[in-house]
Amino acid sequence: MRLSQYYIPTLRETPSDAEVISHKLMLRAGMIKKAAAGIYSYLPLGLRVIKKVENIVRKYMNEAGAIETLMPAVVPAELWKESGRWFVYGKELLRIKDRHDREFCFGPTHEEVITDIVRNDIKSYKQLPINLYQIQTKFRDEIRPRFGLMRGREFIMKDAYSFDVDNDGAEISYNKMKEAYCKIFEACGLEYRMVDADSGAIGGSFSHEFMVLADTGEDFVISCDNCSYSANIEKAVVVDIPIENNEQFAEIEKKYTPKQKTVEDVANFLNLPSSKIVKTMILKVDEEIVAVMVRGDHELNLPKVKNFLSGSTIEFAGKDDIEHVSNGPIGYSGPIGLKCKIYADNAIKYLKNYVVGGNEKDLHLLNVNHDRDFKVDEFGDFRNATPGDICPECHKGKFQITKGIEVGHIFKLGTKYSDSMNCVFLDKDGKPKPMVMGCYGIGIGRTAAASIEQNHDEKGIIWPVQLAPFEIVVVPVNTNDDEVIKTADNIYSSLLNKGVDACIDDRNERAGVKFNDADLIGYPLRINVGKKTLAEGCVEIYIRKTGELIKVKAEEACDKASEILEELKIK
Ligand code: 9G3
Repeated sequence: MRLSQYYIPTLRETPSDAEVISHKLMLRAGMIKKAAAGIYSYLPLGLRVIKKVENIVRKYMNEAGAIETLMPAVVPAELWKESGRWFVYGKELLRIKDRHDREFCFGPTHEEVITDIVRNDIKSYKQLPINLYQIQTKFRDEIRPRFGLMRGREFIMKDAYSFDVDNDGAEISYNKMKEAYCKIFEACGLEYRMVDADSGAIGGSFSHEFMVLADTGEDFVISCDNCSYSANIEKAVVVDIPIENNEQFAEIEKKYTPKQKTVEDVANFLNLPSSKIVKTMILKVDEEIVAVMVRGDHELNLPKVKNFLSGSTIEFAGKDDIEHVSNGPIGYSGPIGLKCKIYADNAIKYLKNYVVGGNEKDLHLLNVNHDRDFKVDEFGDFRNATPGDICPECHKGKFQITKGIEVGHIFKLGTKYSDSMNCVFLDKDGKPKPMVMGCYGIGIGRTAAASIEQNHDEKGIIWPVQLAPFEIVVVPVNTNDDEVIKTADNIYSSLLNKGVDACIDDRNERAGVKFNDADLIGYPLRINVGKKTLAEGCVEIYIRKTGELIKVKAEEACDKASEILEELKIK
């Protein structure tokens, strides 16, 4: 590509509404342009990166035996009504009507459409297993779209769906995707972790997330410092470790605590550590009201409570339910006298003489003890993991916490959609059976954005070779020198002949402008062809990642540069 003929509208100023670095740099490097909140155009340079991600994804999906298809973006409401999800999702599902007043939605994901395809065409166990995927634009009407391509409303997703005759088959399909995903993120040059995730469903389902490690990530990744255990914060198992406690039981005491709202307030007011305060949260699991107690210095984990109680929905109880079970106001709930089941986090087993809410405004109770003062129905793991917790796998290492960006998510789905939409096949005995499904997603734009979050400096992007819009930019430094122009052109042509994805910055601009743009855009290599070095028959190869500047003979530049590219790919 000759940049004089190309379109890269770089910006000098950082756009004020961009909060994260990838968003800022993509806008500044002329890769994307905002059309509306959470809706972006991919400008030529941005599109090149997107295509590189897509092609890596395609390569390994095809290699794993998945077959590419393309489903409609506009989906008839009937299919979503059949699965029941038309009524589950609120405004996040963008609903539209055609000229005949027929209802549609802009597809936010395609379980329904694929299930409809497969149930019509696949009748026999002989046609299974099958895994179909697409790379497609989706729409989810998020309340707060932010962070550019990281959390847009319109976004490109690779979504795949596998169909098997039974659970064992589904597990094989799942594992194939797991391996393909590892290869994909490896090939993208990303530092990532595969973590155990909550599948959100009950019974034999499981799920993994693929997280790109970056300080700016919004997700927390828990990993063991001794073995390979890795899980997201929702899922990370906290081991129940007994803590010796020789305290004598003390007399229960009422304490007036006016205006002390948070755990921290109460702890300071009573001059106690927050681990001595126990929070009692009133929750609604499906239709049942329950209380869950966790230590003041711990965080409640809703998915763990939901799974423990085999519930399908969980939320904090409303004011009326709280008043009903506690006879007291919201914010002062405690276990004594509660008219509902009480569950407590394991850590509370080893606690004595702690502080709880008094079920009365401005009242707390001191020196409370379970068994003596109230009954815990069941103990369990109901809190988020914290750094330093003992690893559930090797029982030696300790948890550490890092930040990550979710770029992929795989699920073993089971028969949720095949049951509701009657997607059945005839088994060997001619009996109809529901297909066992899996679904597998990768955020294409988010993967590109996550790469920037992981690879940048104050000057701009530092693309891994595999995702770079161009692998090399050749810069003729003095545009009025024939020898410079000729040599730059020669190097550019030989790079193209060698199959290197190169461009030449032949714009009539000062060298400083070209260098700044090149640093901002983040080409892995830049070849400077200048009058001064050319006098000795030499050009310079600049490595964006390390800042190294290597002087080579002009005729060796092409070979040397492609050698360096190969090395960069491996690191
Ligand atoms: C909706 C809306 C938002 C949604 C969904 C449905 C998330 C929804 C989960 C998934 C799961 C998998 C296929 C590829 C792998 C992930 N947000 N999800 O189902 F209607 Cl508005 O999308 N889908």
